[in-house]
Amino acid sequence: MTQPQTQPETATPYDHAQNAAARLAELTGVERHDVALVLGSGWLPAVDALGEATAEIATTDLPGFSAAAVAGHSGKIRSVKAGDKQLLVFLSRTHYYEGKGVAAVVHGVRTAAAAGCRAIVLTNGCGGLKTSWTPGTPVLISDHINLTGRSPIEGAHFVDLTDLYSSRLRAMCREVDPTLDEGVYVQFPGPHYETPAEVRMAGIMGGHLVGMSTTLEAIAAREAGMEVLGISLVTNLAAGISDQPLNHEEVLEAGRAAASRMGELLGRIVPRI
Ligand code: 8IG
Repeated sequence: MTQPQTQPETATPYDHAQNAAARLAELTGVERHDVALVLGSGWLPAVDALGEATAEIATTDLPGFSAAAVAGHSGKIRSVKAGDKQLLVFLSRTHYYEGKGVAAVVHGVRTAAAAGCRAIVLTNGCGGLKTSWTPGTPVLISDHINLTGRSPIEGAHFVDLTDLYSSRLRAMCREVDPTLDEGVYVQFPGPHYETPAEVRMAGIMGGHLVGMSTTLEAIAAREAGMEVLGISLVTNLAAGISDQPLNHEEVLEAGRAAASRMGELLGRIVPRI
């Protein structure tokens, strides 16, 4: 047994991530991981297509993680062998709307970076502004608008976000599936869905997708030097785009229905990252 790590008062979020990565290596028996994936609403059923899990742990087994709060997000982390790559798959995320703070939202991303990951695939379920995106349509995130008004970075560290969502990885995805569309993801704080007026605003601002995650994680990943691929699963048309009210169960159902396509997509993309 190793002794629990104690931290001095001055421990930073990066120190906590180092501790979590060290414990992750012990529990999974994998010294370094290569690519991280975060599975959002609707993506969980795709996990088995990634490859064989060599270990599965609860996020709460690692320092700095708290229990998952949302139906459809189970608090597990899998280590998956996929060809010559070792994947670190988060089956849940901490959302900004949980009120645990921005550092808690990006702790998984920083842990993945500390575990050796050079690239991260951030997936989510979201609302779409284009009526051609029927529920179950995957869309590559080309850029984002962060309406949380927050940053995961503290202090005078001016991180360049010009190519935040790697154009190289997006091009690679379109080689795998030329039908993949792209869009600008707008993160609202949530947990309520947008009003129709807010969805119109998002469109006027240049957005095409609305959701409650991903942007803070992407910023933290870029800060850590990781290459970022973002893929949204449009599970519903955004409020006011269709005349149907939004319903979390329907969101989960759209994910289940799209699961085999998302599994195939991730299974073909990830080995090429
Ligand atoms: I799934 O329409 C899902 N998540 N903000 N709006 C926001 N988040 C979402 C939506 C949506 N659908």
